[in-house]
Amino acid sequence: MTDVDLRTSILRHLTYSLGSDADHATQHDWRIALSLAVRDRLIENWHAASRATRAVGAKRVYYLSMEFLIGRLLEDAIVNLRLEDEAQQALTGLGLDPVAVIQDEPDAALGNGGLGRLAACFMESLSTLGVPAFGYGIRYEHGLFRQSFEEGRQIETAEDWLTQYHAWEFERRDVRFKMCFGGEVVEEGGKPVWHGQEAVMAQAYDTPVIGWRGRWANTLRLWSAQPLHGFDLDRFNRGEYAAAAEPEALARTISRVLYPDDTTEQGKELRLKQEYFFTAASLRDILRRFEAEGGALTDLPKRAAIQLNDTHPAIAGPELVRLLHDEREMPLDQAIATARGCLSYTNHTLMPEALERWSEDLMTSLLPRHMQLIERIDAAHAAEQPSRSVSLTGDGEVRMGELAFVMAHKVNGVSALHTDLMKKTVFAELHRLHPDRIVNETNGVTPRRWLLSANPRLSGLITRTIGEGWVDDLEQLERLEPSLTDPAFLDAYAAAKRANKADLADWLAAEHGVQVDPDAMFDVQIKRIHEYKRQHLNILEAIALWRDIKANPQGNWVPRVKIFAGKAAPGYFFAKEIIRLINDVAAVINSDPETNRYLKVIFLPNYNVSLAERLIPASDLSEQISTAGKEASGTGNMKFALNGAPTIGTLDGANVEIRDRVGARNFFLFGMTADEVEARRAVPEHAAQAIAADPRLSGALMEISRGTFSRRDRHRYRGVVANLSGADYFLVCSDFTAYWDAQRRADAAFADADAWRRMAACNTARSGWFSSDRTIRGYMADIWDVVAVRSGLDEAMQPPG
Ligand code: GPW
Repeated sequence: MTDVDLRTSILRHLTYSLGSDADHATQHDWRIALSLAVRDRLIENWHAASRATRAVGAKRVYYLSMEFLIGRLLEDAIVNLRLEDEAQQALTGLGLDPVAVIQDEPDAALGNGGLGRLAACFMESLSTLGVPAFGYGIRYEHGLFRQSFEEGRQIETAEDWLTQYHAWEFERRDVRFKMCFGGEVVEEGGKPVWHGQEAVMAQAYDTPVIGWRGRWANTLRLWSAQPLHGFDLDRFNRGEYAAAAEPEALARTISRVLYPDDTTEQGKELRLKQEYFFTAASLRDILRRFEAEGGALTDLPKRAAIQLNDTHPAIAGPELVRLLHDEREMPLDQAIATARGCLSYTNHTLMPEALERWSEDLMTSLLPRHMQLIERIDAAHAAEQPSRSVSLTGDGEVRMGELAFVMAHKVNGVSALHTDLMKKTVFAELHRLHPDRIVNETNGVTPRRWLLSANPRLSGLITRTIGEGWVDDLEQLERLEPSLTDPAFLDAYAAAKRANKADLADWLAAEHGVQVDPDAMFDVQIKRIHEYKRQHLNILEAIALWRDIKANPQGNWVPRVKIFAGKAAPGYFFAKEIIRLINDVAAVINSDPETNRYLKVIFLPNYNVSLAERLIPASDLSEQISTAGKEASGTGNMKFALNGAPTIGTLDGANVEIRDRVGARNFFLFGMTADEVEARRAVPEHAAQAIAADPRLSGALMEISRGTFSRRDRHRYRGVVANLSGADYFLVCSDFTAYWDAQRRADAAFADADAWRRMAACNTARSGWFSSDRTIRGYMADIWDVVAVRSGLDEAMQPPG
């Protein structure tokens, strides 16, 4: 199928794979036909990669993650296979609109936010670098919910990407494992044996992940839960029609839906089942592969690096010990050491409400053997420490962070600041016991999706200026440095940004009925809604600015469009109040004729990867305003910097490293440091003090209190105001004045168009370090001890000439 041109292949698939006729084909049919035609071009490379891995006996990386926020796959594959021109010609030749066909694909939202998107960027970088790897996760039937607004309030509806034909996956009927839950542990022949009570089948589905230029492809293997025995014919014949289908429904709940909580722990039984289900199936698969290739079990760490993406797969520790010790008779100490040699753990937050703890009762009833092994692991670890100060259990709970730490040979944080705080706070005691275990691997993003593909105007300019090498060697962006003083380059740079903004303005008008001026500053905050991320700080500033403009409408105001997008966890009441407040404020401000030349506020519904790809290239200012010490890293911050949107931000997460690289003059810093935050919280009445000291802040809060934005329900935001003027745990009030001042510095900078475009271009030129290729190289050297493999396709895939 790869010997024909793309157009022929599309038509063949339309006819023979879909059974559709070009005269009647829908956009969906064409999109599937194109996907299959593109897919054909990567299968051989995919197979070549796994053959090459087996041929040299290479060590593989296994990335275990509850979330893979991969977004759309077709455009990624087209770009990485360098098929843009051919696809464009084929589609226009067939009378189709290429953009519409590509945008017909639903977003695969198998994740909540940063953690899931990081996993997706890592998979792409692993393939680009030619590192043999599998991603392991859950094939959720329903990804993250769809968000809409009703009178400003968030409404959630089920997402159903899998109701459409999924062109990118292959069901592996030969790769299925039986997974057990519950039951009991009994002594048999002097050995403990676990007899599960409930069982489901884990069925593998594979999606190829193609790297840059198609030189290498790895596999994302997602598990779907299926009943062991499908349909109960006896019950059906007895007339119990619904009951006959029960086993099926029960088993399938495990992979039915993604938990929509981001950085908050719920402790739900189904969640623990999901975690064990995919982790245990993945380990079974890893051991099967290892055993098929041959070798002593104690050599497993030489062939398998298993990365735990947060504690969600932390049950891998006891499960791998169980597989080695109970099922393969390795002595316990050796089993623990062997498991530790394979496992490593990434921590993504220090917030106490996000650290997983499972009740010992639940653990005992669902995974009785694992509970015993956790106690054995705990005892073995306690024997190593004279002080016995760390325990894996306590208060009737199993501490998954501690378990993951103890079972890992390396533990990493995701930015320099976060890693430093890990050593000083949550893992202080474990760090003292194991001083070499914690390492830092600052996050990164894939430049293929987040610059090359999302921002063709800017990436075209970069390639014309420094050649194409930057695409898989992002630090080459430094070579733009001499151009930062070249007026012709800066003109072209500004023109690309202006055109992106004009496109966004057109889309906002067409899809959301809002008019914005493309010459205004596009000030963008897009991420999950959370108090620590402080969207309410941003909207308070908007209210204060609106009041200032109204007080002086003839002033020299810099026009701004404030754009928000993001979902709130359905059970997170305060976050939903913030959404509603922003929508209420937007309605008042946008319809105020006195101010709406200068200020607009827009909350876009249903934030997802595709919307991020649309917004980031068109942004001027990147809002990264979390309370210092709370955002482990952030990755959106990197995407904005790369696309030429300077940051207004706190010294938090990777913001610190972004500022170090782009230069303090090209970053609008404000607010307390992590240390100052701790000190400030101890000041009695800190919020009341801050409010009394700043009339803009008190004015904005007064406006909310008196119902300016909720006229028919004046007390709607009583709770929000009480929180902000009372405990204000995230110190919104204490950082307000500094934030206001930083915003005015941003205004002044933006008003000087020449200075601004230089600042924007500096952000692009100096963000090359934030490639996920660099991050993956760090994991390879510091944690995994793996090397890249060549597939032999390197030359074959070079473009002619
Ligand atoms: F709580 N992150 C996330 F640490 O998106 F598990 N979801 C989560 O559940 C957690 C963390 C968890 C994010 C961090 O908030 C963000 O700062 C970081 O950039 C991202 O993970 C990737 O490391």
